[in-house]
Amino acid sequence: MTSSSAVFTALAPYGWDDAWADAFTPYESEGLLPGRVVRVDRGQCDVVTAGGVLRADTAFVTPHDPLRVVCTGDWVAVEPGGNPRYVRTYLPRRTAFVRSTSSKRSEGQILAANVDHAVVAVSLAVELDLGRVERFLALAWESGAQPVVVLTKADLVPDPVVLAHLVQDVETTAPGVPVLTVSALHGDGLDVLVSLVGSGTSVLLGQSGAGKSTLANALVGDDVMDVRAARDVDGKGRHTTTTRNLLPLPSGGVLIDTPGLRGVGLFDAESGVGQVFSEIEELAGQCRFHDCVHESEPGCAVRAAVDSGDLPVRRLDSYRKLMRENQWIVAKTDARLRSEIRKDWKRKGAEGRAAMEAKRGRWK
Ligand SMILES: Nc1nc2c(ncn2[C@@H]2O[C@H](COP(=O)(O)OP(=O)(O)OP(=O)(O)O)[C@@H](O)[C@H]2O)c(=O)[nH]1
Ligand SMILES: [Mg+2]
Ligand SMILES: [Zn+2]
Repeated sequence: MTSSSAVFTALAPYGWDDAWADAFTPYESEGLLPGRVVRVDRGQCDVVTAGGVLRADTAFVTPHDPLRVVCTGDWVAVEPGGNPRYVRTYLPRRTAFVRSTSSKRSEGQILAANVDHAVVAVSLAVELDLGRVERFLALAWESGAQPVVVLTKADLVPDPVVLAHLVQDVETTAPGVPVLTVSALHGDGLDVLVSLVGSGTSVLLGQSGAGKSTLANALVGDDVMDVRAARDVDGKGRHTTTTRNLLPLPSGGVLIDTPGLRGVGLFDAESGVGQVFSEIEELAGQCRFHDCVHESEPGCAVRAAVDSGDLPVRRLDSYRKLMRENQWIVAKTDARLRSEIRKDWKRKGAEGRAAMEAKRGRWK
């Protein structure tokens, strides 16, 4: 048996603290070992424990519920031996990053657990897609983590005026979210990121080719992750990283590098969407009618802000689209709510048609 101070020494760099130790107490008496999942790969996972990294089978932990499978970042109780050796349970998660797996089913997929900072990597090598940034941020807020946007490959935008405009565009898209620019190539901006991820656990998210693993290597100070050139000018990348990997950082903090995501479907993320569009929700509070849909009602503060140019109409459209998408995904798991939404759509006429279009387009 490892003494608890040895556990602290070995696992503190991975985020072990008194609260985790408390949560683990019942398993300690069963002779199980505490550890953090550093990688999951087809039913197997690598768990870092006080005695080193152990390979364990995850089948013991409710495999039928996709939200309750073991994932990278989980703190687990693992068997000290056995062939196979099993992960017996994971400790209650503080935060969880969940997306909807595909456009056809409303199944959630858990991407990372116990994350404090969600670092959304956005490549400056390709045209900014603000809608996608908003989508990532909605999931990030919903997870309980604090989001930050990192615009990568800043060396490819040498004109400081152009760069400042791009940053500003993202800042208006991300109220309350720090927006950094970095060049892993030249090291510019890395110091700010280092201090941001210097405590707690951070997860790197973004499209394939965004430069996540390059950032991970720069933060670790070693080539621990494979990096490959993006396929071509479309910047779609080639999905170099295929597993989620948890890495302790030399200057403190823990980093999870993830494979690039093709699609980020919302999964029950209404409050996350609300936080991404906090300025719209604030304006909505000033509308004359509390159930204002910001179409043609008198005294609508949202429309007034659009008319005066304070609120970009793109933002309002995007807000509506994500809210509808979220309603749809939630409704797919709740038939009664779905029929209510349908009625609502009929009543709202034009808005309802737009919603059906969104449904046909994305959530067939
Ligand atoms: N010019 C420039 N290129 C960069 C920078 N950071 C990364 N790249 C390049 O971008 C390409 C993709 O980088 P990766 O780090 O593999 O991207 P990724 O986000 O991990 O991709 P996936 O693992 O597929 O999700 C590589 O060719 C990197 O060399 C940068 O700061 N400047
Ligand atoms: Mg990668
Ligand atoms: Zn209104």
